[in-house]
Amino acid sequence: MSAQRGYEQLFRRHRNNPILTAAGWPYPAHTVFNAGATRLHDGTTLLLCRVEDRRGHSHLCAARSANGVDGWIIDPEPTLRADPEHYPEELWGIEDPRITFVEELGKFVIAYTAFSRGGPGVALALTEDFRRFERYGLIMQPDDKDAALLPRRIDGSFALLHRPMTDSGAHIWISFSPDLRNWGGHKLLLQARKGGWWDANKVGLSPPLIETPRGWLMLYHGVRQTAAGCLYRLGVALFALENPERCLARGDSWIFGPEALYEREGDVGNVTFPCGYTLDADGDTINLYYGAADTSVALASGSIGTLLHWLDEHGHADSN
Ligand code: BMA
Repeated sequence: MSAQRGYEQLFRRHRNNPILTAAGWPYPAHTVFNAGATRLHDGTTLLLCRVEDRRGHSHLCAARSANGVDGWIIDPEPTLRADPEHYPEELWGIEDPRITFVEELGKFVIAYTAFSRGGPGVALALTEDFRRFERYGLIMQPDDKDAALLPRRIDGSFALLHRPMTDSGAHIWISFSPDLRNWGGHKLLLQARKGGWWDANKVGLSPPLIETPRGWLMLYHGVRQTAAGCLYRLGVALFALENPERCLARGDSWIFGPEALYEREGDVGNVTFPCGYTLDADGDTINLYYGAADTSVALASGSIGTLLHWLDEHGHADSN
């Protein structure tokens, strides 16, 4: 489907979309979506996909590709399974991983949603190779999700973005920790708007923040409730590098949303839900991996420079 009339197209869909589906899975799977993404040290793109089975429970499975588009080598069995025996908060599965490589630790930190009777909460697992994992368990109690770690400490502390549900709505918060286990210093970062906005009532971080010389670039999802169900679209904002609590700019309009058939139709139609990206060697091209309609994994590419330019033109400081 072509770009909508008159609007700048900030992300371009890959012609192979959707790039990963349950049909190509090496073991029985109902749907494959909402994948975390990273580049391994040898340049391989790794997607940690959310795979849902016919119980309705999810686990995570790694798919590796040299070019990030095709030739995927998928683990022959689940890579990271829920472990309710040791982590009862994973009883109904684990979902929506976001991956951050932390130089200081020499490890990838995966923030994911652990789902159980208590609701969804945020859990962490660390790995060097996506084969062996060190689980930290639940670090944010329910109801909380959409979390990702920053790649380095801010003022001596690790920083995590996440989305707790509060009486005032679903907003994005930032919390700090000396050791990834004890968290505090919670601050409201980006608020859902109210009323007739596309991102009214509910926002959440999409992929991990993207570090640019001008600040942390945030792609977040906004949820619009309609008579026909929810619409999950993407917005953009920028935060100060050494003080990520400070919003430098936020766009009023959404920049990417369901248009193609595979985004419009599926288990949950009208959902575009990125959990990861990789950057090309040019330092500008963003390869955004997103779940389409809670059914498949799709890819769209954009440019950091173009997004910053768009924010210069359309963004304004957001004081919450
Ligand atoms: C959100 C998350 C995502 C899902 C989306 C649309 O709340 O649970 O996993 O893709 O809803 O169903």
